[in-house]
Amino acid sequence: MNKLQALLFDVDGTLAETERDAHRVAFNETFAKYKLDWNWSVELYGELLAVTGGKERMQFYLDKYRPDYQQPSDLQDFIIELHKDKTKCYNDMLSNNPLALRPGVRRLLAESRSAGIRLGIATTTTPENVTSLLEHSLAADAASWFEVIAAGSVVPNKKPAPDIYNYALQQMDLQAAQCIAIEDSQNGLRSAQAAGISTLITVNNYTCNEDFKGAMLVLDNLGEPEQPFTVLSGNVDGATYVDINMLKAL
Ligand code: XBP
Ligand code: MG
Repeated sequence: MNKLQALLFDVDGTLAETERDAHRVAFNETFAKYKLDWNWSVELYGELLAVTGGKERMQFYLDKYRPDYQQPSDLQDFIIELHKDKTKCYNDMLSNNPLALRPGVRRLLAESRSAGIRLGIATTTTPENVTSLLEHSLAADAASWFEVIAAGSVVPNKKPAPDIYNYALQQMDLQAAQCIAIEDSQNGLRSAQAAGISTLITVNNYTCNEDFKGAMLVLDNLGEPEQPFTVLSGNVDGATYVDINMLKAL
């Protein structure tokens, strides 16, 4: 790698465990509000996560699991309407009950800022979901810590396509070799890899059995001085938590 200049963070599953107890719940509350008999269990949601993007995920659910559903002629518009509601519900949840950040996230972001390592976000989720998570779970001004918040439909193709990472690199005027991506899923890894960016994975319950071939390192989380990470693959040279020196040495 050239000299490390920037970290590009995924959001869902990487900064916080947003999927199971926040996105999934917001989808279900929206379905109930519209009196739809759609209910996404914790297990089913794990299968639906194969498809990134909430609107795309609803379409996938109907195609694969609900061939019985009498689709309205304006199904695309209906999905857009549902998704707007789901986004509102999700944002209300994040402001009323802020989610905890995953271990090491706050520390690594703070250290990056003081070490002059630039920060960006590359995610599939809707932009306001990111700013609300940052504001309520990290700090009131945390959105301004990131030079770019590349999110959602700003690019034509969502992860695993490389578009969102390429967009972030372009906005920050960086080369792939100057960055490390931090991701939690195979779709995220494929996206970052296809943009040529070395990737560190912190797995979670939904992604721990995915194939992370090609990742520079796979950990259970970023770790803390008092709470060491577990290495699932890769070499950390004795480190017990991720910090900038360790990332520079990778
Ligand atoms: C995140 C997603 C998103 C969220 C839901 O993937 O796939 O779709 O699950 O957000 P990644 P929206 O972490 O790889 O970016 O409903 O706003 O799409
Ligand atoms: Mg993710």
